[in-house]
Amino acid sequence: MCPRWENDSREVRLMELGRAYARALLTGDEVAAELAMREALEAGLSTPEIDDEIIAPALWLVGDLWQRGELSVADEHIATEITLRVLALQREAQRVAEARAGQRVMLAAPEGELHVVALRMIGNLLRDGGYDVVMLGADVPATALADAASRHEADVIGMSSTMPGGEDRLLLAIRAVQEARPEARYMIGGRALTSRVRGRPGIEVCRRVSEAVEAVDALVQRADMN
Ligand code: B12
Repeated sequence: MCPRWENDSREVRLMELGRAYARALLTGDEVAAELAMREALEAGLSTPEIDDEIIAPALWLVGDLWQRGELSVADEHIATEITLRVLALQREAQRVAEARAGQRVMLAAPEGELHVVALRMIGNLLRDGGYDVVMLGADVPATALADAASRHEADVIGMSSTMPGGEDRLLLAIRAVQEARPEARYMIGGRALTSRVRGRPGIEVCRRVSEAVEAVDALVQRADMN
């Protein structure tokens, strides 16, 4: 995309979010204010941009209206309280993103497995969520995965298995990684998996790609508690 268009659309986004946030403050709508903040974070806006170009102008507007007698003291207090809660939300979102950035997730399909669309989706979701992702892709032999997990210091290994017989190869891959990198945890999924793999410690079994970020969060938090 042309860089100027990128800048223009960023400006437009900032303006829209600024308006949405101001509207939320003026109507005392905390949920709408939080939504605007979440959208700003998801749009990748930086903290200074959010503070200077969304939150501050909305509060200036509140102040002007209050001075002109168009808003009551109570309205001004509500707007400030909402903003203080939104700032706490912003801080928490940053804390989560920073914690995730320090964790490396390695994604691979075991030897013989060529179906990797789900893994690609997971890679995107985890990156968007702030994780450091290393994608090995399809058909990765167990020894190569173990070696890569150790060299790249993977915290979590994500694997997908679709073809019949794939479950055994996936379990062999886990065993190989366990020897090379005992601290690694596992997130696995795919239609080849049966109930045999459920309930094993350090392994999250998922049915959908949308479960991936939560599954990795859980594995990482459990590892931190050990
Ligand atoms: C695209 C495709 C291919 C492509 C794959 C390209 C690629 N780069 O991925 C190619 C052409 C290579 C291919 C090859 C083959 N394929 Co194919 N393929 C498909 C197809 C059409 C789509 C698969 C897909 O991407 N689905 C979309 C993803 C998102 O869904 P999913 O993988 O099911 O994942 C979901 C969950 O399982 C879960 N999930 C999966 N993994 C993980 C992992 C984690 C960590 C998490 C959190 C979640 C998760 O999340 C998703 C839902 O949210 C399916 C049809 C189907 N019904 O699935 C056949 C299918 C899987 N293939 C099939 C077959 C038979 C083959 C071949 C043997 C064909 C041949 N004769 O060569 C080869 C085998 C290759 C091999 N050794 O792996 C059969 C398998 C039947 C079976 N179980 O025995 C299917 C079902 C088609 C059919 N109806 O016959 N295939």
